[in-house]
Amino acid sequence: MTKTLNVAMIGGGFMGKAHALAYAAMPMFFWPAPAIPHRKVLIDVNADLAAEGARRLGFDESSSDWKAVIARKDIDVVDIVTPNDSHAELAIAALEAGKHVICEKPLARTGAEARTMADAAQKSGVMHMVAFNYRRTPGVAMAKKLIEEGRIGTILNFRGTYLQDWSADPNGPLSWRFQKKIAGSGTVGDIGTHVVDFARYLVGEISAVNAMVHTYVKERPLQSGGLDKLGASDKSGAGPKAEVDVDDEMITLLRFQNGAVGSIEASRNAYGRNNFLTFEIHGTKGSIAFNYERMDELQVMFADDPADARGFRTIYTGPNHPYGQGLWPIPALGIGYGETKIIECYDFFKAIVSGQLPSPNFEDGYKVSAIADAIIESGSSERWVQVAN
Ligand code: NAI
Ligand code: SOE
Repeated sequence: MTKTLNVAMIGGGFMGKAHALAYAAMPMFFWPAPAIPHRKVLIDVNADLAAEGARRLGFDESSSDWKAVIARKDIDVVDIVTPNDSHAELAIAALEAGKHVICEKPLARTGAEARTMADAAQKSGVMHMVAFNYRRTPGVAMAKKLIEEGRIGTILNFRGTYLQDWSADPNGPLSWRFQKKIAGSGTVGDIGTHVVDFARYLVGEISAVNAMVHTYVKERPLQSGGLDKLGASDKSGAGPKAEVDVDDEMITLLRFQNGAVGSIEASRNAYGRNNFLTFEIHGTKGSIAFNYERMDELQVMFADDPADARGFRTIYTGPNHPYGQGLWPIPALGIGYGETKIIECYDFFKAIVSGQLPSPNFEDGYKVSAIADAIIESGSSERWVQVAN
């Protein structure tokens, strides 16, 4: 009989909705499910939001006291979907209480903070995961499979981007994402780390970076009450403003331990680009390209394609591709952001039941944060910086 595991989720905002959807839907997609997630307690510092969120997102109970909930024996899994400044305190407490922990990205504001979490995770003996869900898009997992099968040969070059424009208007409000004490950094930590995760997953460890890191929009109107609006509310520019002390533009060169080279570009000022999360990888026997804005598609080109058929062609992911057995029965019916979270939930619960540590785990989260630190340091020193081990 499939067992049920009780989840306490901390944070009832944007990611709270995405993770709650995944708990409800995972067994509908992947059956037999490794275990059935039960939405037990929704915790938020804002007690009203927690109560409303529990009803809306299908949790039995709500609370504003995370310490009391983490101490409960009937909680198996703690899910951290709060802004970055609380990840370390919450995760370490949950790990010390023996709970399996999934934590949103970036794991922490800095490499040093992430290190404390990875150390606690190592000591705990429980399962831990950092929620870089984009690598669970079937097209991205298919790219990994092609690379592992040697289909594009030795990788020479990785080119990744993450460009957005929800934040391009300087009158968009001062979300917590623009404040260093909460977010840690801007484009580097918030969106650049997704591309760093792709680079490590698909190519290998990054040994050094050489970056430009810049802030164009230096102040924004203060946000008025309620949920973080991610720049989507009043853009009149009225009212008091406060400083933006994180970057909104980053470009870095990469050197990989295996000899490959690469680059990452991340911007919050890229009008016309919404969730333009892409990579192109060139190998000695072919190339692969992916664009999240067309997430059902993977572009491939193999050097031994017939001479009169050279060029990229499109694979539409479906039942014959990674995770396809749990998704929709016909290619190109269309998946979305929700499915990446459902797949992430499936892999995390599979890890809990099997006892096999999933990837990306807290050690991966630490490595990504160390690379983010190196990018920021290189941006300010204008030199190549070696990534800390
Ligand atoms: P949000 O601002 O929409 O929601 C955060 C919620 O956490 C709020 O309801 C707030 O009241 C609550 N909260 C804050 N501090 C708390 C504490 N100490 N204890 C309990 N509740 C607390 O934030 P959002 O967008 O959901 O982001 C949360 C995390 O998810 C961040 O780390 C962010 O980087 C990550 N994220 C990841 C995405 C992905 O694609 N994997 C997408 C969006 C966010
Ligand atoms: C805002 O840039 C944001 O919500 C990021 O925080 C997420 O990580 C990204 O996946 C979507 O955009």
